[in-house]
Amino acid sequence: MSQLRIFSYLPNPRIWKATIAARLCGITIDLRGAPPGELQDWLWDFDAHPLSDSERQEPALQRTGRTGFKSRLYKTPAFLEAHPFGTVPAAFSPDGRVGIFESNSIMRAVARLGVNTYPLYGSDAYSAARIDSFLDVSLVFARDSQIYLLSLRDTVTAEIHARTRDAFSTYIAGIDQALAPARSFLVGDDITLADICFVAELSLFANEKPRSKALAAQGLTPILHDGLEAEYPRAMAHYAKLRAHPAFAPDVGPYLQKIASAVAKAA
Ligand SMILES: N[C@@H](CCC(=O)N[C@@H](CS)C(=O)NCC(=O)O)C(=O)O
Repeated sequence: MSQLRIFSYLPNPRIWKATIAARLCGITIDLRGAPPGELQDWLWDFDAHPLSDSERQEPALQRTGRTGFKSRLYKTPAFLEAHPFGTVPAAFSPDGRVGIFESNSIMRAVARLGVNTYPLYGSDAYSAARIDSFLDVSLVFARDSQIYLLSLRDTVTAEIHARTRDAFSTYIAGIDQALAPARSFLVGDDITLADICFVAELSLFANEKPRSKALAAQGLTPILHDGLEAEYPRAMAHYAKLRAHPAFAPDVGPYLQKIASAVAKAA
């Protein structure tokens, strides 16, 4: 039986935080959703599903999308009670009574559910708090990254680009430093939520790659460039190692492959 339900657009690297953690600690997730362009035709609810004709006509369900969705969205009052910020990924306890939002917190829920199988969230208060430290800095980077990636769909500005470039270099330099001189993982001696979050955020940021023409049109250059391996060797090697790990590869592999195809097409 599923121990957590998650509703989102799919695929979504933010969800991998939960799915990768779930593979490692043996938790079953009930994943619901559809490609991003189709979620405007879904009812956002614990029992999320494609809209019926009557639901589509119901004014009480209609909301205006705020982040990443320009169209009208359909969210039930129960969804908004469980998810006051109205965002996806949206997780629920199996009975639908508890809503869990923010992908880092959804990932933490998986780790807590699977604590007896794999200590993804550290082994004591100190290591757990150190993992939280990495999750917090990741979220700071993720905020700028989200604004930037959304702006690449229409009008990226030099200001947004500069802010994101700075946010990226702060983030990746910290990850690189944390792995010095030759650490295998960000916290402790094995994979933790800190490593999973890093891979998910960097993979999401890879969506910059097919947008080089949009950047060039504004006289801007990609933040993800060929010199990163030399500049941040430990962080980039850590990413390369983890993305090939059996718990990560089923999510990361096809996603990066799709991005590589889009890059080839754009060229
Ligand atoms: N920091 C959040 C980001 C969630 C988020 O911003 N989701 C957007 C889609 S990318 C959303 O659900 N928007 C709903 C709306 O615009 O109403 C996380 O990691 O879960």
